[in-house]
Amino acid sequence: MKELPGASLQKACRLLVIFCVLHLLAVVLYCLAGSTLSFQWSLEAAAPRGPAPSRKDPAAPAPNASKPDASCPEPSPHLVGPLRVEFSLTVDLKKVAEDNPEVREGGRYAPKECRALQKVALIIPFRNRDEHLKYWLYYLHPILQRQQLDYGIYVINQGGEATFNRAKLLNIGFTEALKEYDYDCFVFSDVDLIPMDDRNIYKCYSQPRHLSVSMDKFGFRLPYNQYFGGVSALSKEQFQKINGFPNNYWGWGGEDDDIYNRIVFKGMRISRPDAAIGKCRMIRHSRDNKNEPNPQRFNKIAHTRETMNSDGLNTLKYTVERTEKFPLYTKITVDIGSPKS
Ligand code: UDH
Ligand code: NGS
Repeated sequence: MKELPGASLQKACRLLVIFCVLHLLAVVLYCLAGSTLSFQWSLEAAAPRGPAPSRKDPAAPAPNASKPDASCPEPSPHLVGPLRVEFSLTVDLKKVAEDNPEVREGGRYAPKECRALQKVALIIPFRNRDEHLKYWLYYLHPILQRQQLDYGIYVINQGGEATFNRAKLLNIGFTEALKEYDYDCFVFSDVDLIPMDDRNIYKCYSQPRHLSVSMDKFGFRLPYNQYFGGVSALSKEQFQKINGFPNNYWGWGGEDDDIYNRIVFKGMRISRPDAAIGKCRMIRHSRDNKNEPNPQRFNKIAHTRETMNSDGLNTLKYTVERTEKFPLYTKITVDIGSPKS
């Protein structure tokens, strides 16, 4: 029997309605899936102290997944900005290691999803500050991973009872880290300073970089224009150009001003992040034993120009007593002598 023209029109209309319903369903499902993903993302951003996104996690973004040899993007897509930093919690290093499963023994990490822009050795001058070190590792590992750096943590522990010598320990850190890996950048950080914004990238720039520019203890401002203490970053070339840091500042104060002088005398400038991004917190503490203010410091910083070529990397002497590889850092205990030797 021949179909009437009205009946075929009805059939066409039914098909169109079915198609529209299916389309609507598909759109609703797509939107629902999208909102779940963005909800997960905002949770990650609200908990910036967690570990860096892991490639083992299927929900983690995989930039450059199709070309793993590509350089990491700048800025890193994992940065979250301002961070909550406090020192009332108890840090368990075993838990920190579990939360940062991609950190390798000795405190080494490199992003898997792309090639890091820089190979950075983080050098910490140290003696008897284990509680501070726990906080530093707890906060810094996730930050450094989000910054997509190829990095290693070196704690340079002054052995013995002699007066503390921060700058000499930093010279040793530079020398020892280079024996282990071809680092191109060195970040020198006091153990008690934690950045409050992960956009303060712990890497090197075309000029020596001062990173701790906005400390809570100074009311979030520089204490003076030439201040270069706390956390700083120098490339291998910049560090060698100034003959490293001075070895002869025993006790507290002045060594950072000498380093500032060296940089300026070699025709370089200090680069800094802006005050908001450069905010950081210091863990409050009392003065350490054997790190009394150095009475010679004012006289010494008045003579950097004459002393810098004969006191530094080219005159560095020490012996390594012990190297220990912990899950989150490498600890190198050194004998650096004493002021008289
Ligand atoms: N450091 C140690 N152990 C020491 C001394 C210094 O690990 O015994 C390291 C540590 O990384 C520290 C850095 O060297 O962060 C600089 O130490 P510092 O004593 O020069 O500077 P800081 O700002 O203290 O930590 C200054 C004296 C604080 C007196 C405060 C009185 N309220
Ligand atoms: C200066 C010191 C620096 C020191 C800075 C901040 O006076 O080494 O204070 O010190 N220079 C001299 O003493 C010549 S702080 O307030 O962090 O203890 O870094």
